[in-house]
Amino acid sequence: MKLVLHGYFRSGAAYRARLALNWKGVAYEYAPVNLVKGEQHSAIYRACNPQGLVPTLEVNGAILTQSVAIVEWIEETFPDRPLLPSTSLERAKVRAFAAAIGCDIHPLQNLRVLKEVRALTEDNPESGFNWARHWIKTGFEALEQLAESGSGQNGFLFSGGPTLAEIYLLPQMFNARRFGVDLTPYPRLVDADEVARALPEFARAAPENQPDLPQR
Ligand SMILES: N[C@@H](CCC(=O)N[C@@H](CS)C(=O)NCC(=O)O)C(=O)O
Repeated sequence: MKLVLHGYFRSGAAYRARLALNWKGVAYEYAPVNLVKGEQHSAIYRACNPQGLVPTLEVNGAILTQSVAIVEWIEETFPDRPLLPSTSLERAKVRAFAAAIGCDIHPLQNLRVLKEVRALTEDNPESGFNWARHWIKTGFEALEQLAESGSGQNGFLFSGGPTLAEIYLLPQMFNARRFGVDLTPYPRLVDADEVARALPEFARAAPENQPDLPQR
């Protein structure tokens, strides 16, 4: 099977796809799309992803978009090392945690949303960061409670190993640090992030380990 992942080193949604692929031990080619240079808007990229967003996963030439669909496809196609728990109740909890990030935090701090916020506030460079920090903090207060009530073991949130909860958490923690959010009020999230990032499969998926990380 030939897989090509179109992503960007610090895209949270692309990071989710890399984490899932690496955890399953699935080989893929990486095709960087530079979001800062606007490559997501090119006609050639939009032909495969009409929304002009990363990630896109090519599967033997077929096109998958939306990280939730990509990650679920990976889970269904490569069922070993499951990223969802065995009971439907636990699966629902994991999916709720992931959705709290994927639906309610991450979309509000997307590049195109932050550009619009800055434009509406007469290009005040701080407005985008303040907006992003506000929504991350609001979301993290609830996530910390969900994480505290999780029945995970070995430092993981809902299981004895990583699940979709960690697949969504790590990129969101990366973004929180990037936007300068004080993480002290969220010790359970900080611990879970640290435990999961130490996994070699997950470390290889980190933004700082991607070939399109800008060289300074
Ligand atoms: N719901 C989409 C969100 C994808 C998304 O927001 N991607 C961002 C990077 S994390 C992007 O491509 N932004 C480009 C832009 O805002 O112009 C998914 O989960 O795949």
